[in-house]
Amino acid sequence: MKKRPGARVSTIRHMDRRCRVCGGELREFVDLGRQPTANGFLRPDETDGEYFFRLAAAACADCAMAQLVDEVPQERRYHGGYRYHASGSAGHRKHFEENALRLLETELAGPDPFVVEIGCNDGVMLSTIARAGVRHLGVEPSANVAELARAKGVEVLTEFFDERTAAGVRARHGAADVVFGANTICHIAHVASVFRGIDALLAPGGVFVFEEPYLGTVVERTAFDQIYDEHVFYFSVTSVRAMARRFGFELVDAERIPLHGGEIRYTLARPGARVPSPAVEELLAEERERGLSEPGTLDRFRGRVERIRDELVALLRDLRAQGRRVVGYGAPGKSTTVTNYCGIGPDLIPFVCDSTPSKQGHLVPGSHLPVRPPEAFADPYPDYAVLFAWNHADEIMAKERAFRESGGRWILYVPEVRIV
Ligand code: DWN
Ligand code: SAH
Ligand code: ZN
Repeated sequence: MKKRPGARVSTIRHMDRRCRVCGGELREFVDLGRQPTANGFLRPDETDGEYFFRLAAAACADCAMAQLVDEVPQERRYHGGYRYHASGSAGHRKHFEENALRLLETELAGPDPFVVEIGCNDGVMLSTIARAGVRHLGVEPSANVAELARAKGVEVLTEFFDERTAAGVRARHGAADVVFGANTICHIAHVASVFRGIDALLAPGGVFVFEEPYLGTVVERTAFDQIYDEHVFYFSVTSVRAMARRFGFELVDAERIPLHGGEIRYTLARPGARVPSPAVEELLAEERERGLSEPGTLDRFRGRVERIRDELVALLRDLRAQGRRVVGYGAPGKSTTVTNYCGIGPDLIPFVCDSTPSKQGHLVPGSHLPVRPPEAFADPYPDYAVLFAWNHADEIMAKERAFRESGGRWILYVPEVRIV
């Protein structure tokens, strides 16, 4: 039998690495094995010398921040060939347009407002701001997606955000009323530099708003495939409040949002500048009651992850033995984690379909499942499809209604392995 990279059962270990936020002791709670960079899609002739690292997550014993133990250098993750295009989903386009409109009506309603977005990607949010004629700047190191944003009329600086970049932006454009980030702040390992940059850039009454995957959702739904190289941190209200305080800010709002299966939008302000919303205390109490930061909770999470792996692999082997055709749907970053952790190769899933042109014709990193365009799905329909892009289930199942009508079935593995 082929050795599965994630088959080793990990135990809580006290690591040499310290917490990136407070320097506290890290306690490892899950090891997903040897993994490549999640968006490092390869051409079929590029598989030699593929990059791998150990994908393991830990929580800080002092400030509760969950984070990766080892990290992939940012230049290896974000560059001119970054594959994720945020505008690829209708649901995401709608969400970020609403976000922009809300900011325009509230924080950006004063005279000559200015907003900076860290990680604007293809301009999914800032294009609405640009259309409204409001001063803005995206800071986006991945040159290819930055170019897509510029084509939508968005101003973009092709740089990694840090204190140096922030000082330059402040000098050229003045103070920002809003610094925004979505699915980006948890990607940046140099957190102290980010906060020094925010401090330099933000107007005295300004806000730093960011929305990111929620540790509470990852644990509650056993969404272990949210763990990959890009997600350096797994925020909770408890850990974000501690981080804000440490770097001289106050957490004044926390709001649950449905994106990516369940995220939180955090609002930070300078201490005393805003009255905190009761939602902050409510969510903190909920996290305490659930024991979200406790080792036992994270240990039980690891047990469920191992069960999902075993059940998913057993199901796929069983279907193969019965001669059923199974393909994958969606090649999100998450599919890299799950296929590499479970040891799922083209022998179990011969290909996956994905609508992103730059992923098509390439291989899922590490597991090397070929990526084909969505048209390959119906040619002919398989018996089963593993929905790797499970966070887009409504959009995809509606689009692919004919698959189920033809007798096809979806396989889901979050929060548990099931056929629908
Ligand atoms: O944090 C991150 C978030 C914002 O996006 C990044 N680090 C990387 C990325 O995460 P992801 O790759 O897990 O994102 P998604 O949105 O779950 O990716 C969905 C994938 O499914 C895309 O490759 C597009 C594809 N798709 C499709 O083929 N047909 C999506 C939809 C909606 C569809 O109808
Ligand atoms: N905001 C979009 C895109 C998220 S993908 C959304 O929510 O869908 C994460 C983005 O962050 C990528 O485009 C990546 O290039 C960018 N990024 C990563 N590190 C960054 C940094 N240090 N500064 C600014 N952007 C960064
Ligand atoms: Zn810490």
